[in-house]
Amino acid sequence: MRSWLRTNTMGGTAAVSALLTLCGLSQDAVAQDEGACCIAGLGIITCEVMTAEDCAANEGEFQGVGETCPNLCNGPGADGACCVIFGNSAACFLDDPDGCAAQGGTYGGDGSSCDEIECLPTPEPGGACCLFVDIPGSSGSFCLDSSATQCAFLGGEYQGDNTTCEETVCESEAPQPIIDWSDPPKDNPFLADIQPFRDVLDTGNGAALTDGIGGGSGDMPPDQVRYHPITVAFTAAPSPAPAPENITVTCVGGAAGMGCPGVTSVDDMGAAVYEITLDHVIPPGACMTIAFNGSAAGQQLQYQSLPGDVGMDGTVNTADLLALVMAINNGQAALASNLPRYDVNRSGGVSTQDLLRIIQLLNGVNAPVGMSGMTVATCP
Ligand SMILES: [Ca+2]
Ligand SMILES: [Ca+2]
Repeated sequence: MRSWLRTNTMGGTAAVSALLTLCGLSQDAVAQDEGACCIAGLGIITCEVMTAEDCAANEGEFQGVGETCPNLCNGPGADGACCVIFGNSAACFLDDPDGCAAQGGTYGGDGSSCDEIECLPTPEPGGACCLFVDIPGSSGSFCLDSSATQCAFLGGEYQGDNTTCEETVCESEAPQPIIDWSDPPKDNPFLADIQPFRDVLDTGNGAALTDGIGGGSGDMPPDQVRYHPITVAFTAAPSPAPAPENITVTCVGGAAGMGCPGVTSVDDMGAAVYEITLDHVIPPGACMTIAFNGSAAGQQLQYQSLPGDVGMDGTVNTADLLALVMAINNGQAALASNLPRYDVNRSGGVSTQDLLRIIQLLNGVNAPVGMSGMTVATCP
């Protein structure tokens, strides 16, 4: 049988062969109203027997009723046989010289057919090829016997000539998860790229965590500024999964004697999203760093706490009173997006009550420590 397109494979992979098997050719008997149809696409011209109407619908060039396929598509764009060799696979198809060259093929000459030219693969030694496939839910490595060329084409790691999958264990090359997003956010929305998110709102009377980052109590209306628990989303589930024993919390700076929070619980919300509850507040003035086992190196959340620092300059003083007055006067304080900055008493709105709360914080009233003049530690 004269084949219009032929592939030759010597130990090639199914995947690569599939890439080079460019079409399924119909060599069936030509029905009364059918004939060869040349269809251009994907850089080559394929030929199929069909009716003139179907050919037009496929934007092909009908060759006439009763015409069969092989070598009929030799018009512009298909002047001769083109042989493309790819490692242990070879494919022959009809193309013009430029088209053939563009695909790295060898042109057989005008009017040549695939039966006339020799189009055989270059024998290449084979070996094991480790491939990593990242499919949600079933990512992993697998092994494929292939040539070095084919392995490189598939993005795999060739294990060497004459290695076999039987004796090869492909190491998992899963990219380590990184933090996708978090709430509170990693970066300070009010001072982007300068410092981590800083909680400048009231965290209550002592170390008990009713409000503030990582708190677990649920008695505050949802429209009020609260950060409990911390929500963190990774690009993939870390392994080991985030759990109290797989999370490290460290603090620098902060009010003496309050200690760094610990992780009380981690809820797996699915889709690599986790909710982290802490056991007490970040000490005022501290920077807290949360690091995760099983994530890429350096992945961490950092949060600062400095109740009353609505001016976000790193120190609590009367300038913050003025900053809040200004924000109330110019309307900034009325914006919902600015509540995390100005709603000092976490009431859900900004009013003179928040000014009073700053004054109380400065004086240490109903606060774990007097905040006047307190500065926040720089995160490591
Ligand atoms: Ca300040
Ligand atoms: Ca308020």
